[in-house]
Amino acid sequence: MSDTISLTINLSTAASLSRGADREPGLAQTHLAINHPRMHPISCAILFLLSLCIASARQPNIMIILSDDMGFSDLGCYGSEIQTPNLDKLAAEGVRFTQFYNNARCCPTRASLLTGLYPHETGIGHMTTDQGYDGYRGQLNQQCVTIPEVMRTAGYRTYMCGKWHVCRDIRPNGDKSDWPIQRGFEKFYGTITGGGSYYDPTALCRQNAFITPENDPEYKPEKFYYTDAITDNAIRFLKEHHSESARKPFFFYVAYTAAHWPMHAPEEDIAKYHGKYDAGYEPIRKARYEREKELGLIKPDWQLSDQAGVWDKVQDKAWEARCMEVYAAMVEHMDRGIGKIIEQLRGSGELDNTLIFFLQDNGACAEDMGRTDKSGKPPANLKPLGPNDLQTHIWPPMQTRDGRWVRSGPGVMPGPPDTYVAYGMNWANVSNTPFREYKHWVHEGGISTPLIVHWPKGIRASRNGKIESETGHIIDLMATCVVAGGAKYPAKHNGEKIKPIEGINLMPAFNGKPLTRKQPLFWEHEGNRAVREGKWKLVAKENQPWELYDMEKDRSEVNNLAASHARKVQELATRWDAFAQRANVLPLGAWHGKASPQKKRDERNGE
Ligand SMILES: [Ca+2]
Repeated sequence: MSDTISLTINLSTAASLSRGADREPGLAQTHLAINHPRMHPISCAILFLLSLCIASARQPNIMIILSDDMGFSDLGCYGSEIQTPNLDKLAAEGVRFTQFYNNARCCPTRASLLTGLYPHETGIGHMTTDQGYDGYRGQLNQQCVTIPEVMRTAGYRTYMCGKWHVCRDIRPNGDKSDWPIQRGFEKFYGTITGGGSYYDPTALCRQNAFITPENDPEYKPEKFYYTDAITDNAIRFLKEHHSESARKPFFFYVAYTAAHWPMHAPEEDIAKYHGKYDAGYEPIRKARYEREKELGLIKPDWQLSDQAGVWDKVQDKAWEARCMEVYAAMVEHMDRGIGKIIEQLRGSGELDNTLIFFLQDNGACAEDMGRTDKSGKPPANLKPLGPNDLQTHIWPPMQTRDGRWVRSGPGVMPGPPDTYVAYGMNWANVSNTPFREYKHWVHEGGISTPLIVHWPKGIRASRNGKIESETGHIIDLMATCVVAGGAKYPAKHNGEKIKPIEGINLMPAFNGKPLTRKQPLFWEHEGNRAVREGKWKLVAKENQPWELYDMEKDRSEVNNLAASHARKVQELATRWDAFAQRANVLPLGAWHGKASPQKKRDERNGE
């Protein structure tokens, strides 16, 4: 008989975190070797008790809550006048990151979030159209794994509600190999693509089947509103989890579409904000800027970037103010839903050991969707849709389920189902206070997101309400989930070689410890490109020269140092070139695409 008894124990992160330990992905299992014949009986007993204690600390549940098209300053706890008491409470009992980044757009952010890779490495360098190059196939490839695929190997149940938007084929009978159920989720309720009405979402599905708000036997609300549908189905999945497998941990991805256009919200929510924006952009933006400084989210010497829009010159002020009232209502409504999900977790006793992340998929959106009239002329023979008739349009021209023509353009007061309007660049500039640019661009206004992390069992109570300035990126969520859940990022999956993980474990920063990142962070979207290393950020718009900024002194990117720091520009540009070469980014401009029959079909199918 061997002298040694070997115990391999799945270490709970709570146990390891309480010692402030940092472990790399794949090292979540600790091997305890007990050399028992020569060991003192008391030592043996202590070690046995220790092992019981470690083994009984459960793997945490993990919930990633993502919102859509919101700016850095849109939550109360990030400086906003919009009421978000539930997210504010999560922040007060957790940690707020000030330098967390996404990929500037829906699809590439979701691809990175799910896989821990840069988007081009997953095949989603742009959106969900095949542009004719490997980095731009428009669907998750087989050389990446998703977080739920990995977490299942560690015993997790996996659920998703909300917007997917990382697959190419969205036809009811098309290829579904890259849909949520085929990419790791056991249960899915939500939309396969992006955009669409909140009252009648396009490509609404349960598991792999298309449904409509009227024909879904499993969800019959009094009034259908997509934000509520995501919340209600998430709560349902949580209840089912508790009754089916309460002893197992879960990974849950809740991807709200608020506050992406169109500006749709129930009238009673909008009413709360009536008059709030009548004085226009500037006072709200200045108030947010001051509040951000008070909260310690930004440094006092960071300037407020240029104001977009002059309120005095706005012709239809009532319409413009209404757009922001509806936007605020959409955000508050989502926050209320998040509150209900949190109450469900609290009620079932799971909240303390659930690692919750809240973040946004890109900066605020300046797109003018629905702000110029593209609704066209209503057809003469407009009829209500039948319960099984699918909403086939993501944007106008389109009709409501009850047979009304959907209106868009200046003066159309947004909110109800028969309207389709975005809130526009000038309010997006307010949302992104104090930063420059918007969704699509990789200046700070396009890629900066709040990140709230809440996990009472994994984050020391002394960190409650703290502001954390370590730099993080959505590629880091995979590594963090792997370590927190005691999983292993695989070298192979389904017989395919998997690309090495790009991100790092964020858990040290939860407890105030520095993060060590060996590589800079990189971005490319629509030819816009950036690299961030330490305090330096090199950034450029498509076909424009590099700009250099010192993020410690000037995160608003108003003082371009490229001319005076040519060597630093060259050094970082060389790093970016090497990244582009290795990560499937090239050829630069590939997002414009090659013409192909597939591309033409895809363009008919999605955003
Ligand atoms: Ca988005």
